[in-house]
Amino acid sequence: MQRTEDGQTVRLVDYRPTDFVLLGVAMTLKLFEGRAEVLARLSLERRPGVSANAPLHLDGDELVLESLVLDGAPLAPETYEATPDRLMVRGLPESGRFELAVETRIAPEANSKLMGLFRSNGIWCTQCEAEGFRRITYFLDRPDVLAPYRVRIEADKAAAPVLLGNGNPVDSGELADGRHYAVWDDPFNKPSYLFAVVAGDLDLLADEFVTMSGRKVTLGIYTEKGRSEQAGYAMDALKRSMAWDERRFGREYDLDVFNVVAIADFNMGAMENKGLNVFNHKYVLLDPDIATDTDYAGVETVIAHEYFHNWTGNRITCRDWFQLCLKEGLTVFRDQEFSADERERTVQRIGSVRRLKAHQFPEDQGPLQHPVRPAEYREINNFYTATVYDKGAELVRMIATIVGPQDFRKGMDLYFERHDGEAATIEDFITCFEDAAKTDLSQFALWYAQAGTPTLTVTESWDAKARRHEVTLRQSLARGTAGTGLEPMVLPVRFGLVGGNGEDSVADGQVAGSAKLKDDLIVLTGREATITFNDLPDRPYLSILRDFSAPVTLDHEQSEAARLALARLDPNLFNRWRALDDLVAEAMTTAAKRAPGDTSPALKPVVIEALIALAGDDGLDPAFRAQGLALPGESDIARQIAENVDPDRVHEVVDAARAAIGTAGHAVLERLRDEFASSKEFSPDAASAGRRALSNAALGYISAATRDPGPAIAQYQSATNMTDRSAALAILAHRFPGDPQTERALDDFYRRYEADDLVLDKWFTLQATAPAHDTLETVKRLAAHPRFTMRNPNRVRALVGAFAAANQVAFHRADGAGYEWVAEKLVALDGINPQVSARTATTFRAWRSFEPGRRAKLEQTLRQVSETKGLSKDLQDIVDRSLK
Ligand code: 0A1
Ligand code: ZN
Repeated sequence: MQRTEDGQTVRLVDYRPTDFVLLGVAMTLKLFEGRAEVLARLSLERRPGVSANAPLHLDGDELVLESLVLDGAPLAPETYEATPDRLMVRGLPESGRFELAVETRIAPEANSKLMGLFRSNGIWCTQCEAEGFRRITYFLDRPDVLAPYRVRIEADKAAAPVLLGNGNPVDSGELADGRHYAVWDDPFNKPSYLFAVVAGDLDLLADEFVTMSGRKVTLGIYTEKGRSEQAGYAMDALKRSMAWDERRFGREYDLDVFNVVAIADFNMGAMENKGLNVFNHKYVLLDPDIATDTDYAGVETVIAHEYFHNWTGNRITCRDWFQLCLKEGLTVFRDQEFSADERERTVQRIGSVRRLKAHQFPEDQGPLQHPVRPAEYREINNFYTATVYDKGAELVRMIATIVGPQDFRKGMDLYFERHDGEAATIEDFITCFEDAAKTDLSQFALWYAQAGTPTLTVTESWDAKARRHEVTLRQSLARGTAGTGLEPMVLPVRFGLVGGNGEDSVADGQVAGSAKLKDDLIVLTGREATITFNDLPDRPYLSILRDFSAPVTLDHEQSEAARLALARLDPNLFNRWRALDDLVAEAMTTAAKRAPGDTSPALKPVVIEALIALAGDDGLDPAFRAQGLALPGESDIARQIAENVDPDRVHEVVDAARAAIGTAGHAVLERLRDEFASSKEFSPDAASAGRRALSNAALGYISAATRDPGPAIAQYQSATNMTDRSAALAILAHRFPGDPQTERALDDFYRRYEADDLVLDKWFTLQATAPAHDTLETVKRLAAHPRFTMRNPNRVRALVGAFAAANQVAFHRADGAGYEWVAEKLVALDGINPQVSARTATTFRAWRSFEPGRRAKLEQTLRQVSETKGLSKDLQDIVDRSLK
């Protein structure tokens, strides 16, 4: 067992294999109204070398044992001990295979945690990652226990005409009393977290895919009744994902069927169960009237992500949960690459970096900090984090950068070849790239163990006489709450020396210090290195950390003139964007630090001109130009201020900057708004979405500058798709809160879409995120709305989650009333769904960075929550670590 004495903390160093080997699982699930009966027949064998009297320990969670049979004979009560969360069996055969038949009874209707077997709008559905299978039957519920499964599902035929399981369907038929059954066989060894069963009255969108070796795969997307037409784009994304994985990684699908089920109640985005992915229906159902371009992109990403898990996660899984990033970081990297190939690479990269900075950086710089591969946990559910996923993906990206594309592919091939069918570790993964590229990556492995965002400090010195440019790179890492090491890491730094003509100078550099230089890549391995470039025609503009080649905080003192030049000239588009983004973010950070009442503008006219010039440059992709117009968020600015943050002040600065840009850029923005406004025909492709994004960004600035809701009202009324309609409504709700026209538009939106839960979520969120102090009163009112429920995670996230995470002004109200309200909701929610309450609670983690008044109130609220009796392990863990 991996649990330590106190039963609390699980540690990586304590890993050891199970005493018993699982050889196969045969299950029968009988579903009834109000209960389910589960019979699991486990074929087991004592592992060679294990003591003959070692008992078998199985995990459980809220289970009721009905019967226990060993090789056909009921076990005497004195040979086992059963509690709701544990089953221990003594006296098992010393050698050879035996069968343990375990019968349990569970209550899916009462399962509001949405882990194990639960019901969502009448549909029976399972979620087993990470430790949900133990809520269905007693089991060796850990990822290194792999076996083939054969599962029989029985249910009332009218209630559940569709019965789905993992693998291939092998049998089905009628039973007495209007019941029926189906048998599913999954020949691939899998861990229990990939188990799934679905039963219900579902609609089907069917299709097929022919794999590269010519095998036909039947594809199905199952939805609630009447919604399968909204699954067309998801199906298209699925087929593109399957084709891409063949092209890019040589990975073919392996079963005869691939099914996706979309349900309304789900804790996360989706789940990669073998052959039977289960999705939050937010990531499946779309049509132009209900979904925005962002929703389309989200569906494409999540469909791809879950599909790619079939190889990175399922065929090769994780030895233990500490290795979670082995499947998640790698699969995020793969889905990012897919989107880059399918859409526009730079725009996608900007999106990923924004996300990393918005979610992972604050996590890595606060009390919830942990390494990409944590060394210990109390509750694994709390480690499905931006660090494991997004920083994990950055680590894979850095390996690819360091070894180069050919050796990266070779390393991936080796990984699939060596570890197919296994539960692997990060060491296994890294070794494949060491072998493929014949290189030593042991220092690189520190990235998995050392928490925190390293700072990369860059200084330059130009010698005009010698026409020589020196670039010095230094890295440093501060000790954070995780208390991990501070050794220098391997930093791949892409760069260019940009000339006044907008071309990179080709210059050989000499390296002094611990770094390697090859072409446009510096790999810094020590704390410091200096590269000297000789014989340059002129002083170059240094374009450093291109494409954000390492997840670091960049500290590069560069003149405003140089940055403005790079924003115009850099052949690396990502860095063109970043040059401006950095200028804007730094200016806003500086302004927000100034004394309250100091209203001098944050952005200089030259910076605004550069922004507008980029947005107005018809030679560039509209999606890229829209990214250029997207200002850093208020929480990004708050993170950069780092201490004594006053969210009201931050909001003022961002608001004023928006208006200033709108005023100065009026002519260009008006042109963009008209020129790129939607045509009647809606197409969800990336180019069309980019045009809509540009037009809507322009409308936002125009509205901010003119303080006239008219244009947004007009767009709201005439919109032919949800992207334009919700963009207009967001402008109204956020810039003109309380205006009667805004109120009318919000009411209209509600009436138009009240039947659709996904659009209703948008209605809740738009109101919850209005940056005004009295939004708190609005969210209190909305929490009492008949359509609000704590039982649907999407709805909770739409109201409580959005308010706490995306409303700096109202959540952080100086009187602390926002904190109190969220805390009260957290505790109530915790009794229903601990995973969702724990995640929502992470919005308190930055408490130390606020000005003293708010800091004290945040801390006090956290302490109150922490001291509440009977909290779930999930929520207790988050609040305790936040207070660390
Ligand atoms: N493996 C899934 C994420 C996931 C994790 C836990 C869950 O339990 C509620 C559900 C899904 C993924 O990466 O998509
Ligand atoms: Zn995943």
